[in-house]
Amino acid sequence: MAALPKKRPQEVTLILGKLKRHFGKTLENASMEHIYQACALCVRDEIMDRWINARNKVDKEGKKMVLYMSAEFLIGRALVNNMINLEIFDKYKAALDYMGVDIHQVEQEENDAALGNGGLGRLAACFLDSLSTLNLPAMGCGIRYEHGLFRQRILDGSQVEMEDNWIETGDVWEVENPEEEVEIHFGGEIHEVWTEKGLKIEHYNYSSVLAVPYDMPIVGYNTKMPAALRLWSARAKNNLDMTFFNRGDYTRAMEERELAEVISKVLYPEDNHEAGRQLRLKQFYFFTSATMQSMVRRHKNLYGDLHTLPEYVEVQINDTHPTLAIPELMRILMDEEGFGWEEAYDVVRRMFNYTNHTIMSEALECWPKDMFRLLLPRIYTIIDTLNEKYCARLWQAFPGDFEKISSLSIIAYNEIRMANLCVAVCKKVNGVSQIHGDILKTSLFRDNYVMDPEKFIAITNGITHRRWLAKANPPLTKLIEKHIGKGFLTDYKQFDKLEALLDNPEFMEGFIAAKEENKRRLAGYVMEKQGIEINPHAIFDVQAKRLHEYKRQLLKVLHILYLYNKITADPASFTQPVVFFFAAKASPGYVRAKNIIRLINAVADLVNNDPKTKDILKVVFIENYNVSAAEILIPATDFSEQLSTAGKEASGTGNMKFMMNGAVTIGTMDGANVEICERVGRENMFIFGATVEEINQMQRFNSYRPGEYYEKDAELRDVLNKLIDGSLPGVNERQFADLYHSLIFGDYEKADQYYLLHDFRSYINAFNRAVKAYQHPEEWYRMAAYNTARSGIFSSDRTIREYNDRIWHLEPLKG
Ligand code: 26V
Repeated sequence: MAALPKKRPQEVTLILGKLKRHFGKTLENASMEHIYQACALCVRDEIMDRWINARNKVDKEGKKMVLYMSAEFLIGRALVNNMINLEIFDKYKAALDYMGVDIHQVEQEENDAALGNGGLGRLAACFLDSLSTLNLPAMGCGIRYEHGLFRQRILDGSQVEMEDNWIETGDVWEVENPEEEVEIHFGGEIHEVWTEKGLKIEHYNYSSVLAVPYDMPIVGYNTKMPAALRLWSARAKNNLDMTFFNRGDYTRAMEERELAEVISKVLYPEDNHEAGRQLRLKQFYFFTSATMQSMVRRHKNLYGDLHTLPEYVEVQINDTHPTLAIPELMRILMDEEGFGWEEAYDVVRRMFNYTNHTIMSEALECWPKDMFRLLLPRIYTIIDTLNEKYCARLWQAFPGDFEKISSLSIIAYNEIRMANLCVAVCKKVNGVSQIHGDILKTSLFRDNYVMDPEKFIAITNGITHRRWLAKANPPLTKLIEKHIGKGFLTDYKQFDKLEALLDNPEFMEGFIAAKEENKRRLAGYVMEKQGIEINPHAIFDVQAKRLHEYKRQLLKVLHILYLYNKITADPASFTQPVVFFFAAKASPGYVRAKNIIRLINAVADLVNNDPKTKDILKVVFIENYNVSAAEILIPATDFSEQLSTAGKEASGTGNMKFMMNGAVTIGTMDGANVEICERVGRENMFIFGATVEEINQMQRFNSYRPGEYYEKDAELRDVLNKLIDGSLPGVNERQFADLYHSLIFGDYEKADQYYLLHDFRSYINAFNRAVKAYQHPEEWYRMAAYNTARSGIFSSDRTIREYNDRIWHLEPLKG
């Protein structure tokens, strides 16, 4: 029987209207991109009224707000996420169905807004979603990079970087606000002038760049208070220098413009590594100065008196990148608003808070003093004074201890240390997991902690379960909604209700069916994008994160080679089909990381083509890992690989996403893995490897000898030798010699800094336990579902509540 003609949904009229008015198209001649744009414009209309009302209300009621300052916001796609949060997804899906258009194809037209590298930037994006869902007045402040993180292609097994152009499809979500532009000054000289009002600082011969804000609404679930993401774009003051133009020197005439606009051109693709480059310093001053100027302007307009700023604004500094906001606000208050030093400092010290995201020394920001002084002469003198006064305080606390004072000071050895500046001035300093908070107190900021124990807190990271469950995993979400309703979407505590369902056969069947559907979806994705066929009944083992030695993708590779050796020697020794997925971008300048990608692909070639292993082991490198790829990969995962060397991963947030989607963790006692373990117990995850204490011990006594493992463990030796004995197809024998040497002998640094050989056996053991558990489906899925049931606490709603209760004290906006 033919289907009855359905009633035409109202949204069809809206979409067709946009197609006609904005693009002069009808459905027949519109491209998929036009349809995406039309849908986005419709959704945008639904947001705007709420957004304007909310902002007016915040201003009228004099509500306190938080500025979440971050050099990175890894937003991903907005269309479907916004539809879900506005609770209009079903309506638009029905409308598009009616028009014969697949909403998922429309969705794919949108480029990811990848204005971030990894965890730090994605955390900022999750936080904005939660702030908005909790109706807390908030603005994210950052840089409108024209090009976000590079797109990755794998050519002949190696990473190749390609330009990212997110703005082509992302600009529907932004509103440009040229009337709020501000001017930023670089370089020049400063002079002290005595006037009848006292000492005045004057700044001459600087060069100017304009900062233009683009605001993007961030819509939380069923929110009354969409948050704003304000991204600053650099523009030259003069489009053309007419003096040069008139002389016929057209290149020179455009030069100033190019130099100015390069500031917001591209995101630095570095993660957990700091290179101290001048353009990066420019980027950071650019957006922090712009943010502080616009904050001051708004406050003066609304409240008049700048002394009351701390009553109305909290500033959260996401890692040290936005630190210059501190001396910049001092500058504005003193040089432009006539405050004295103490008066200005009293405002500043009550407003700023700092989140530390890493203890890796190579990631701690330090700027060369001379470069800094040339680029930002006035900011330099302010930091110099801050340092002087801080050192006086340090002297009180540690009289005569020069070594300690110089290690804590803001300026030393011709460098300006941003973390020390933050710790000196900020009200609260937080770590991002319990163990990371402890490490800050006992090692990185040990002496500061002694001086001011109240300042240091730990707030465990979280993820927005709207994007990472409701958006990424429709079958599991539907199942959960069917059994416990929709309340969990705004109340993470309701995840607990799932525990009772582990004994409900209908729920458990649905849980398994959802996992299988997600695995088929991923298999389809891998086939479509990379032409690789995978067995959806195999175990899906996934390690997805930035490529970094401390995250130990290499340990996983050694394990795969170990299995390869085992199976080729004795096919009966391992018969469980497993697909090993890797997804990782390497910083373009990080040679060893790129070589590990090359190695993964060489091992894939070996294992996937050997008739003895190809039906058991499959290695897949997912190209161009980004938010959208993660949304497909994570829900399909059985084993979540979280292998960082203990003490190195501040928190990890991927680990939480996997857990929530019913994957079981194989991991070290590091970062938030420790808290995942507290939630599910050791019997519901697979813990392995040295603990932080054991690693500290080995370091203290310099007792780690990786060479001994190589000598004593023949199987390990066979694995390592595979790197250099010509077994790996498609590469020169010398290709991986550096990796091999770094593990056994070390070169300029110590051998095996990340303790791979130490943890190798312990890892194999954990993996084998996981495989064994997987082979008892009933128990396995119970374990997997238990992980989901216990994951509510890792919602970023919980995290934001904690920030609010312990740091910001904002009041939610009411209806
Ligand atoms: C960031 C950047 C970004 C711009 C280019 C240069 C550069 C250099 C260093 C850094 C620091 C990155 C710190 C970081 O990403 N930490 C991660 O933060 C996550 C969120 O708290 C956490 O889950 C991860 O464990 C931690 O590695």
